[in-house]
Amino acid sequence: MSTSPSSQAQPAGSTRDREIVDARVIVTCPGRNFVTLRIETRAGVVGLGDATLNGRELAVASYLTDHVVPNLIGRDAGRIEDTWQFFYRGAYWRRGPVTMTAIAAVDMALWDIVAKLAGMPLYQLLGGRSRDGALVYGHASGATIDETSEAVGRFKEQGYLAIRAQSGVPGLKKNYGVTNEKYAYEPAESALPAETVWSTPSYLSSTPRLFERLRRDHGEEIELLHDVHHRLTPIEAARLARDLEPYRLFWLEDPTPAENQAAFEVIRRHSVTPIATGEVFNSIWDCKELIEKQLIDYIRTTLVHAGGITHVRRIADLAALYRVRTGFHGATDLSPVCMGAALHFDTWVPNFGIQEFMRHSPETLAVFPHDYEFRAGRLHCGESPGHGVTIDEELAKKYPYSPKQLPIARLEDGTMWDW
Ligand code: CS2
Ligand code: MG
Repeated sequence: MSTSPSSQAQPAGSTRDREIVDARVIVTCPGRNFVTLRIETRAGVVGLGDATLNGRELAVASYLTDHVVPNLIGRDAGRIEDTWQFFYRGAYWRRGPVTMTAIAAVDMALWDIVAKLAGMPLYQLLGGRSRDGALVYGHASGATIDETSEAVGRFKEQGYLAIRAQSGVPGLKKNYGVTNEKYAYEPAESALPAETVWSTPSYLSSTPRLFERLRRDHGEEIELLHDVHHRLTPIEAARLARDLEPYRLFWLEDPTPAENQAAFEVIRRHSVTPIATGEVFNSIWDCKELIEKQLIDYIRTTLVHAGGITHVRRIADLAALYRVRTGFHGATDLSPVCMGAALHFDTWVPNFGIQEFMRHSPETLAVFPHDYEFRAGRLHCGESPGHGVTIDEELAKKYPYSPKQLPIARLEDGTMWDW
């Protein structure tokens, strides 16, 4: 007997079960600020989404509380795509990091809810496993080349197969990516931006020496990565990419600011060093030309800043057409909620490349219980329904928001530059 569509099994839970009855924003600061959106359905199913935008956390918290939450109550949590379109097209003022981070939080929470209603880990809802475990890279740094090489050695001992290396630049007091903190580098240290001084010539001459030393000390097998962090002009980036070719980097990241996507053609013209960019992007439009012209090899745009799973899945699918792979941003200013959801995405996505893994502090991890784990150079998501991350709201209350902003950089003559 044929069964009409209406009599076929309903999506997980009834429409009434899926009705959103509560949504609230949780701001907590266990060592650094995080913003989390908690959505609950009539059936008592709770979903979490990361809404953290480093240095602009309260802007997103307000966007959610004042403009998103009132529109969520009464909606069907199962209508993920329609909700995404509602908050994207309905905002009128579309795109931008604050808007897309707020939409991302809603989207992550709804995928979490629907996977829980379906009783399956999120990767299964996306299409199932494409791999066992996501290759990750850790962050090694040092004030000098000697210290950085020692740090790389420590990460190798911990079982990392891929390691990002950042070193102090001769003549500079402080520059991006170098920390002597026990845990991951946390640059948002002060309520107002700390000022740092930048020197490109010194950086351009010392960085190839860093990687020559790392290859000499640690051999050819370990994957080495480096983050330029937007600080070079296109031709300077092309020179560095060419000078690093003998050291076979896994990727050179953010070589030049990417507002002008065509600028990456200059780099491509001079070097075969693989290029990664995209952590500051918030929509497919920021990277469409870079991908279609194959000016990059890895796209770093991640769930929390680009509209969540629903939108980043579109970016990943476009990238797959051009053999561009994912390489999600995974700094400590993206919460464990984002890491959990990202690992499920990494487990499914066919054109996976690598996942950044800056370890959160123990106090952060205590606020965000999770089921992912690091084994033999890879992160493994759990099998529990949803994305596998929760929040201890009582503990979160013990860490009130603390105003922090990211540093800025100026050239030695005072010119404002890219940090
Ligand atoms: C960096 C980030 O991890 C990276 O690749 O670019 O740590 C970035 O500096 C921070 O996420 C900024 O908040
Ligand atoms: Mg980066």
